[in-house]
Amino acid sequence: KEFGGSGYTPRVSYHYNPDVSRYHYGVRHPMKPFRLMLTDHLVISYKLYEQMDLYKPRKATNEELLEFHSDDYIKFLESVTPDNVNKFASSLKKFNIGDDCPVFDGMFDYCQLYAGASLDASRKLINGMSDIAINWSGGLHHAKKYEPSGFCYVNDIVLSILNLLRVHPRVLYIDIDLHHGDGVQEAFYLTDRVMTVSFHKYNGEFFPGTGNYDETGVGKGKHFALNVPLQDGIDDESYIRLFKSIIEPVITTFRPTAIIQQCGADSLGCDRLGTFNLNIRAHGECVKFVKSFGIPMLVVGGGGYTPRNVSRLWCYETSVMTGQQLNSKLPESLPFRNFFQPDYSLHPNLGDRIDNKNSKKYLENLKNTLLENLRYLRG
Ligand code: ZLS
Ligand code: CA
Ligand code: ZN
Repeated sequence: KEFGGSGYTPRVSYHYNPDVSRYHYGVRHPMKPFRLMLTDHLVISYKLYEQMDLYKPRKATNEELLEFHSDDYIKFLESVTPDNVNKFASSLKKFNIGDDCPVFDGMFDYCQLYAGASLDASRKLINGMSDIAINWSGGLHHAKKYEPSGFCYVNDIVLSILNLLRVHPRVLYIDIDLHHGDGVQEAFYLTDRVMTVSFHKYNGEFFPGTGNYDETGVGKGKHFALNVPLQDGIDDESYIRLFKSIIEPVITTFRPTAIIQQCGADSLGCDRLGTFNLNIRAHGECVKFVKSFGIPMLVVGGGGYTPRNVSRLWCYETSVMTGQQLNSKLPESLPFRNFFQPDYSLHPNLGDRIDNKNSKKYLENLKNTLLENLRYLRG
């Protein structure tokens, strides 16, 4: 079942329920589910469906959400609406509802839709109907057992990993969102069956505040969490080099039987909330590299706050998975094509807005410190 090497093409599945793109967090809120509709239009206009199995997943059930989340939190999410939110005054604080995670119309349906899609993707990997399963509406890595956090209400990643663990002995989680994947790390901090690796901006203050290199796991889970704290302005070349030099030994020493990669697009240059300098090709090179190991893979979205770039990235990454070459010029038939002016290109230049504050020396030291950790995994 090797697809990393020569010849063999992996079977790719795309899990998307168009209803998920219709929800609004609020007028000024940076998280825009609408970007998923733009992504889907690009995927269709480039005819990527010719090389994938398309699924319209059902919503996750309460029972499925309870595999990770607490009973009273799911009951709360299910019951609260913008109209009755006043009656929940005492619960709002307890459940961390506020500006980042507002109560909006259809919030629980939205949660069931994006979690349902990740679970559907994990099922196709488990039953062997797919080698690479994609859900761009998932990747909401901050959600906790008892509360929402950072635009995330239920943790579709934790739920899919728990599902994969029913048949897979070891699952690797790789997170290239700009933010630390704290919810996933926390859920598996005590186990050696899930290794979590997150690359992110870190200065002790930037949201969610965790993810320094010395957070490595506890108990049986010691050395099975890896954090790559980065400074503003990291560029294509240094990011790719660091990514490969860490992920290659992680895969060969941990030997995962399934991998889930979170592809948050806020690590691109020119992101509304971001401070990195990555171009679409470089971000895509990281998923291409993981694909090359030929291990069953679940690919999810995450952050990304400049919708025109988010959708270009995720369309490009879909093509990386199917192995199709795309013309840089966006198809004439593309709906909402004016969103992509003035360049109308799949590869706008996003790479030179912010000073690179990651010195060669800093990255070299960081890499050596992290590789040191991996020595404990052998044996
Ligand atoms: O990883 O930094 C924070 C927390 C605050 C500052 C913002 N205020 C509203 C709340 C308190 C300390 N929150 C971050 C969350 C970032 C989540 C990233 C998710 C992911 O990409 C995965 C999907 C944050 N950064 C920026 C904002 N919040 C933010 C910016 C603008 C607004 C509008 C709507 C709401 C209030 C005004 C908001 C939040
Ligand atoms: Ca990350
Ligand atoms: Zn993010």
